Amino acid sequence: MRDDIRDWRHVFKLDPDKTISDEHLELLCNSGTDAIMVGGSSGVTFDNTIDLLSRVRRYAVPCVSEISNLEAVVPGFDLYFIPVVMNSRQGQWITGRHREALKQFGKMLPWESLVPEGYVVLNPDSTVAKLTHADANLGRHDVVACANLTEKLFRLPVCYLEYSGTFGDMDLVRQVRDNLEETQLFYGGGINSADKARQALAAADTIIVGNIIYEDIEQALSTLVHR
Ligand code: 1GP
Repeated sequence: MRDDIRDWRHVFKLDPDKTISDEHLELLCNSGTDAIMVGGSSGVTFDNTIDLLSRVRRYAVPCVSEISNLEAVVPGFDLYFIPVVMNSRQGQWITGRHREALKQFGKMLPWESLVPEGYVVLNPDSTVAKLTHADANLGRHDVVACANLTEKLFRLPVCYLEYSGTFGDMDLVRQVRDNLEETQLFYGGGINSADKARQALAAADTIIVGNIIYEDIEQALSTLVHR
């Protein structure tokens, strides 16, 4: 399964702290998206995560977890994405919480199912930027340097440019991707139409669609432009 992510172009990200109807969930899971990612910045618990996982499991689509807190580690996902926030000012978001997880879960961890992501948080007003104390007002050279940290120094398989809540600078996203050799570039933030999905797909390897799912399901489904 870890190798499959190379082929992913489109992912829907579901927030366990938000409500989604069975009907909308079915539309998303049968949409042709490459995966459903479950995760969020606040209010994510064991109970609401396992509830969403079991609902998504009615469908054939891969279902992966993006872990943001230790209480929400639930067994049974296909993969576990582990954010390492490259532009956090606090060590807990880079290695601190990760060390705690290794201490708590130790030998139980399914190493082959873990996918570390070098997160670069770029919308200073987003919940994730505030939560992780990210230095989100970065210039172009700093963003490229964060991507280089991810690929060249830490050798992580995924770099995630996270503009959560706002549509980012696609020229910069493209520049980052062109600079990467092995590491796969995820882009997320403000994709709420087919046009923006096209722009983001032209700039990144994989696009992540979040908020619009809860605002306008038809618009969310319209982001599947790559097929
Ligand atoms: C959030 O990158 C994802 O983690 C998607 O962003 O919610 O703005 O679509 P949006």
